[in-house]
Amino acid sequence: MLTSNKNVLNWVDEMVSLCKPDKVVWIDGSEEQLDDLIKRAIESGELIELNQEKLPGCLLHRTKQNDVARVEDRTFICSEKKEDAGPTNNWCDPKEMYGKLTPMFDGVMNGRIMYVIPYSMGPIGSPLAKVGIELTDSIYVVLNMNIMTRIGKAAFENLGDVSNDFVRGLHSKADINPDKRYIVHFPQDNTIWSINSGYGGNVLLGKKCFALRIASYQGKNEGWIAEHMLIVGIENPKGEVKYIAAAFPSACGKTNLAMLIPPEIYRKKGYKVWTIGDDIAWIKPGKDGRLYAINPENGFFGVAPGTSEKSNFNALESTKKNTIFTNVCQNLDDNTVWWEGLDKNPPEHAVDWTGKPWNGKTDNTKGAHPNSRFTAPAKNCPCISPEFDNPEGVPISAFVFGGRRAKTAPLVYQSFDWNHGVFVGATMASETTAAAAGEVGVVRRDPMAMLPFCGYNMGDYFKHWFDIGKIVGDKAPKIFNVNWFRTDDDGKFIWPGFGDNMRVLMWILDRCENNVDANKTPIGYEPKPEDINIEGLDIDTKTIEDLLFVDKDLWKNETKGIAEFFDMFGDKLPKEMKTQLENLKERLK
Ligand code: GTP
Ligand code: SPV
Ligand code: MN
Repeated sequence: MLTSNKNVLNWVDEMVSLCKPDKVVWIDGSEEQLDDLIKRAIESGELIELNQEKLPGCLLHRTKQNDVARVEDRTFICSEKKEDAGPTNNWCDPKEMYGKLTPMFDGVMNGRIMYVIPYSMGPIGSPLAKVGIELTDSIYVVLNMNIMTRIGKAAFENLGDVSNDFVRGLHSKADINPDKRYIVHFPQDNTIWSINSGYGGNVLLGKKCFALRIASYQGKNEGWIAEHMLIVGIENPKGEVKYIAAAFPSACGKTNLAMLIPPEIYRKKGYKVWTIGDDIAWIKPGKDGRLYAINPENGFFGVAPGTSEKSNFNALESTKKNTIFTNVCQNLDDNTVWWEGLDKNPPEHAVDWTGKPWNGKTDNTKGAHPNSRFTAPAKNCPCISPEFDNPEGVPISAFVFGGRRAKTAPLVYQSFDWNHGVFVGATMASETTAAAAGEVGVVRRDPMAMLPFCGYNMGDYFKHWFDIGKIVGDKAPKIFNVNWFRTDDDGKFIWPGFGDNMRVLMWILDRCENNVDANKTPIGYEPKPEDINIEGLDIDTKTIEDLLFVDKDLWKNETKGIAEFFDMFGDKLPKEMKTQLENLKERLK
């Protein structure tokens, strides 16, 4: 036992008597303990040890084929009142849900060990950090939580002896039965129960379950926001760093933008990019009235496919040691890993993500699952920010929203003001990706990239955003929208993307400092095409004009989709949101 906090001990006792494990092991975070767990997991086959010369400390894990992504249809927000979960979440009465899950957890850890993982979301000691405890029967979860959060005894120091303010997470793999899979949040009890999955966002309870769903609810009550945002710093040649926080839906480019390598034209002038976070931001007004953000996580759970030396060098570097790979392809020639988009040289002697022999030259199936992932320590990242552990966080100059839109959304535009920016974020839409189970490539509304992650009524969430704007006033970050994914008539991406996205970020920062003019369009301020620096690219200003084109007919149609979307919120839709829609319609006339 690592604490004498009675609230913790009583709750753990209660869960132990429910799950009836053979043994309870408290995770202190020591190297010996973790090494021992790795050894056991390798022995049992839960983890595969990779080439320790080429990939020191690296491991491979394969999940069941029915368990490869988040499951939104089996994810619940069990607030006391249905209205508090809102129309975008699955809801169930908490008593009924406890009633259903309690028998499923009863004795579920018979013959297994229960691991007690104390963890901190955010730097230990940060006023923005919060404590969680995850109980799990999975070593894979323990080892991933060790990378993704700050675990062990230190996390308890933050909680102290009497506090009851910790998130209670209970997870069991049970039988990995997809029909009995439940990812359930009880926001009013600070509790998360997850059963019958062994995959990422379903089971690393500090991540989406706590740091977004529970934390968004806490933030609403405590005056801050928890967002599905990367945080990136851009340092100019004078050594000044400005921070941008950007929300894109799952698998839409957060990790890439967070770690981008500036194009040559900026590098030679002395610009640098610093990563604070790639997925989640906790943001709160600071003493000077500006918004400050921390990354509550301590590692990256990044999408593997498409990650290459060229597309995301820093992410790839981050995975070279002490990394856990999930559902990638195993190269048997040298016992390393491979995935689609890593290079043009798929291995011939390999095992695919399902565990079957695979020949990348002749098989036309995929070697890695499209949602295969790496879990890498943040400190491995060559461009990790010196402010990464700063307990106060970093001041945010701009919020950026974006998604995958083949046509409608232009490369970049700026909202007219805060309230319009909230509208822009709230009306984001994006094509679905492999990060969640279900059809891929269907356009859906995904407000602030939070549709699957908002732990309360999204109508109230919009109101909270409007309220934050009032609190921060003229110190509020400017709000922008970007789209790296516009396609030409052949379906090819027009914008080069990746590192070259820096060119757009530079315009954004120039706007924040009033250094550059803009064109007013019905949807917002757009760059004058010549103000996007295309030096060194093989596209011309005409291409930028095309990328910025606002098709009024498409947008008129868009307003219809927005109106329909807003309808479902009924009385919970803030008045201001309706005003914004009316204004947009007016400007499109
Ligand atoms: P989650 O971890 O699921 O929240 O995803 P994420 O938003 O961090 O997405 P990530 O950066 O891992 O990108 C996912 C996919 O988008 C990868 O296949 C990338 O190669 C691709 N991608 C990222 N940035 C760009 C870009 O600028 N242009 C294009 N065309 N593709 C991109
Ligand atoms: C996402 O889907 O947005 C992720 C991966 O970041 S998971 O942790 O599985 O949610
Ligand atoms: Mn994510």
